[in-house]
Amino acid sequence: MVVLFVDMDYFFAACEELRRPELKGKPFVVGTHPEKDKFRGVVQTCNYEARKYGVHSAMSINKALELCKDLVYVPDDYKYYDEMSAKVMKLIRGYSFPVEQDSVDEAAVDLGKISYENAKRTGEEIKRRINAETGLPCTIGISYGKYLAKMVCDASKPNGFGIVTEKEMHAFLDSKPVGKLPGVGEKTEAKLKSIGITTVGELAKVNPVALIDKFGSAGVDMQQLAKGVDDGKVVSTEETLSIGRQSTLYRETGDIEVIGKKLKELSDDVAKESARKEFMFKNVGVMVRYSDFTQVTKAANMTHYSSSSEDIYKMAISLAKDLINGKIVRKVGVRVSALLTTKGQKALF
Ligand code: TTP
Ligand code: MG
Ligand code: MG
Repeated sequence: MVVLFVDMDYFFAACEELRRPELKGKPFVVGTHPEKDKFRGVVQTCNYEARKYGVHSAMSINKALELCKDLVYVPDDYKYYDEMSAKVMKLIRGYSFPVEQDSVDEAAVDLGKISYENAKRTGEEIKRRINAETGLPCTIGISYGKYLAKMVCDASKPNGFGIVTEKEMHAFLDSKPVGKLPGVGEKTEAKLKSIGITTVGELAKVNPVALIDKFGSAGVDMQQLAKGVDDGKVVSTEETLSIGRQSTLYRETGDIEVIGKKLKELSDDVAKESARKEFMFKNVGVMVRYSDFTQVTKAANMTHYSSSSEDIYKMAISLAKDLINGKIVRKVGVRVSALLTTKGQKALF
């Protein structure tokens, strides 16, 4: 299997640069809109000029200004970024490989059993087309598994293209800090450090018993990846016989209020889409993707067929509460199935 991973470069900031070319070359951040957000002034992202000063995502705007006094502040506009994201995803899906959208600006594509040479050709074309047709820069990583392809992509940023094959993987991985492994956040990184592990190579070699003690079975998975064993499947995020919407949270969170808001939006969208397609539905499902990329779904039947957004939301929030249960979430989805057409004998397709 060959997997191609795309991640847009400095995505929100690149979108802003596209419509405001005067920003080019100046250090700037895209920040939370102060009127909209009580947690005022957080950096969502910044261009690479600002990164040179040490500015990064999730930093307070004040801190960013301390680091770079000429920093320009641009308020966010999610609606616009979602539109640009949809353009990119549509282009990628146009190749009819299975596509898993992992966040607003990234996707994994299962190229199947093809040679690295052909994968390179396809990847270069996708990169060129994203750039030409959306005006946005991106980076592509190619490898033999989803997580490794993501790592190759990260390591090739910005405006890059990287391929790491089975043979090259150890050289690629061994000296990397463990924090570069997908799913290894600051907490895990600190825990690993406490048992003397800072690099991926060290993680690959340590006695697994020590990892199981600290992390349970997740420790085994982490070590497998460190050894270059990646069985992460690309789970195609297209659905049939159901109507669904998924959306990435702009910040990972465990806050049910924030997640609930997103579920409300998604429920509204799903209700609109089923009205447009003239369906009623009886089954409501939710999908939750945790910060470590694992994904769970839960669905339940209502007592009646419905077409109401409120019904979807009520069911979705109750299902989501069970799944979230204090965990940190990256992405959520809402889906209705058990569809009943409200228009004669219309077929489902
Ligand atoms: P990333 O892909 O993590 O970052 P990026 O695209 O800005 O930069 P690069 O990939 O070149 O390193 O995130 C995608 C978008 O998600 C980002 O442009 C803004 C948003 N985001 C937040 O709002 N808060 C955050 O803490 C992060 C990391 C991203
Ligand atoms: Mg990005
Ligand atoms: Mg990203």
